Parts: sequence; C-alpha cells; structure tokens
Amino acid sequence: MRPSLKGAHAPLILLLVLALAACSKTPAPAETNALTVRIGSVAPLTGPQAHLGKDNENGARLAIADANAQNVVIAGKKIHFELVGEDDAADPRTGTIVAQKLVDAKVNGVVGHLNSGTTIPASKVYADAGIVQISPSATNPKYTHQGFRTAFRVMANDEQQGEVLARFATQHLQARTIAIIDDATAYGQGLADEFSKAVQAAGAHVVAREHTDDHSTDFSAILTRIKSKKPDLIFYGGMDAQSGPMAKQVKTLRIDAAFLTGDGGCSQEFSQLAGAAAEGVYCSLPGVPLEKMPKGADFKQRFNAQYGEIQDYAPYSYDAVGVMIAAMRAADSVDPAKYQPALATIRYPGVTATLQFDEHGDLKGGLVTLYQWKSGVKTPLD
Ligand code: ABU
Repeated sequence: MRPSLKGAHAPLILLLVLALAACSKTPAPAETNALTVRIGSVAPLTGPQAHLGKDNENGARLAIADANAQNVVIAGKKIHFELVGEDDAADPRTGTIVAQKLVDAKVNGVVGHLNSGTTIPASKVYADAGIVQISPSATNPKYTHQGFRTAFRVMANDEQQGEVLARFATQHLQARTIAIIDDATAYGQGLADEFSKAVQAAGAHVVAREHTDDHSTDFSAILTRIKSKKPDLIFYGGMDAQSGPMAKQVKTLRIDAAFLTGDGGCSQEFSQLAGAAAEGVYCSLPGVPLEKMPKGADFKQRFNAQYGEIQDYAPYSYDAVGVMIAAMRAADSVDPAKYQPALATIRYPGVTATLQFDEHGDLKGGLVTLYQWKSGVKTPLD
C-alpha cells in the first residue's frame, strides 16, 4: 500500500522540529552565567502559629519575586534567587534541626526564624557555619547580644518594646496595680520581664505573676486568681493563639481591668479569636503603622492581591530579604563572609523604614507603636 502523504513526510518534520527545539534551548548570554542563590526562610508553618509563619514566608516570597524581576547581576553573573522554606513549628529543638538542614544545603543566607525561642538557639548553628541570619520578628534582645557577627534583626527589640508598654500602662492608662501573665517562651517571658521591671521602676505594683504556655487556650484558673487581686491592668506576654481566648475569658469572668499585650498578641488573628472581646484591647507593634511606612501602601496592595490580609510581620520579612540582597549587591558577592560586612554598614530604604544596624546587628532607631482595637480594626494611638 502506498504510504499516505502525511506518513511520508513525518521523519522530515520530526527532524525539523527537533532542530528548532535545539535552537530554542540555546541559552541567552545572560542565562549562560545564571547562578542560583538560595535564601532560607524559617517560621512555624504548622501548629497554632502557622498563620504567622505563612505571613512571614509570603513576605519573603514577594521579595524574592521582586528581586528576580530586577535581573540582578553579581560578580558578572545573572542571579536567580530561590526561597527555601522550612517549618520549625515554633519549637526550639526543631529550630536547630532545620537550621542545620539549611547549613547542609549551603544556603547563602537565612531569613528567620519567627520566634525568639527558635531564633536564639538556631543563631549558634548559623554563626558556626558563617551564614548570615536576619530575623524579621524575633524580639528577645539576647538574639543579637551573643556576639555573633552573623545575627541581624529588622525591628525594635523587647527592651525597647517593654519600656514603651510600661510607660503606656503607667502614664497613659494610669495603672497602679498590674497582673502579668506570660507563655514561658523566650519571647513571652522575656517581654513580660522587661515590662515588669519598667512598671515597678515607674512605681506600679505587680500584684500577680502567672505563667501559661504557647499551646493552652483555657486560662480560667489563672484569671480567677487574678480577679481576686482586682488589678487595674492585665498584661500578657505571648502570641495571638493565647491572647485571643484570654481576652475573651477576661470578659466572660467580668474582670474589670484593661488588657494590654505585645506584638505577638496583636495580629489580625487576635481579633478573629477574641471576637467582640477584642474591643478596647491595647497592644504594641514594633515599627510604625503600615500606612505610615515609606512604601507601606504599595506593599499592602501587592501583598493583599497575592496572599490576602497581612498578619503582622510580612513587611519585615520582605525587608529582611531585600536588605540581604542589597548587601550582596554592595559587596558584589553572594558569599556570606563577603557580604556580611556590607550588611553591617548598609543604609537600605526598605518598606518598613530605612534600615541600618548597630554594632550588635539590631535595627538603629527602632520604633514601637501602640494600638487599640476599635470595631475590629487595630487603630494606632497618637
Ligand atoms: N516578637 C514576637 C513574636 C516573635 C518572637 O519574638 O518570639
């Protein structure tokens, strides 16, 4: 049988297609030199703080996408940045395991971790390996005060936050008797200790000091003990998964006291968990309100379009990636040993602020803002 016309030409067509495909695979000159630079991002992506962890990771992801769109060239090579996301579940031991995993994977830098309780032990792993680490959200002062040249953070620490919270409690709210609860983590207990020191220095009395943990949701026993002390104010050092139900239980138990918490308890999720009990609650966040940040409005619009509502720290993890890449560009090197000195002396116009670091790796001129929840909106106070 005579072969069909289509059949007769098939080998020729196949050869042409293969030849064209081979041509189209020839790399463009810039791509020939392309180098993949991997940046680790670590946060709790599972458990009660997963929403905060995803917020951090998404902020970093947006920064990576923006950097890739800029066609960054370092040491004559086009750079393709890649995010390596890891989950530490807010657990200190898991934090060090994941840190070692990133060291073994030879990442060029790490943005994280989210929690002070994971960031501090992980910082030794990164320091030993000479890998630069920038935490977008860990606020315990110890992190940057261990003498590690590799450790940086992009927000005010809890020495500053505790002091501002205490001044607000004693001067603005005129609280004289104060009950303090913390979640027994490096962050919650650390901030509560700073707050306690500062309110007592201002002449207030700490009438109760209670501890819970970062997985509990029933605080009725603690709050019943506190109710009998009739405090003017209850301060909670801990995260939103606890501050939300706690604020609700303060109302249910009809405790007539102002409720104040720090940044970990100040997220959008807090208002979801507390419901109507969020009304009137006070909290603090490092930095200025998003609408007052230099590029806050643009960031919010782009983040919302891609990932939805910002929880707390996404702009800070965006800046942590941005300032790390800016230091690589300034040093013309992606080697942490070479770009660390550039990072230590950088002046970087970020979304959250113009970032510069002090001798410890802490943000210079870090600010703290106080808020009150009004009709479901976290409203900055003057
Ligand atoms: N800054 C509050 C949440 C993160 C932390 O320091 O543990």
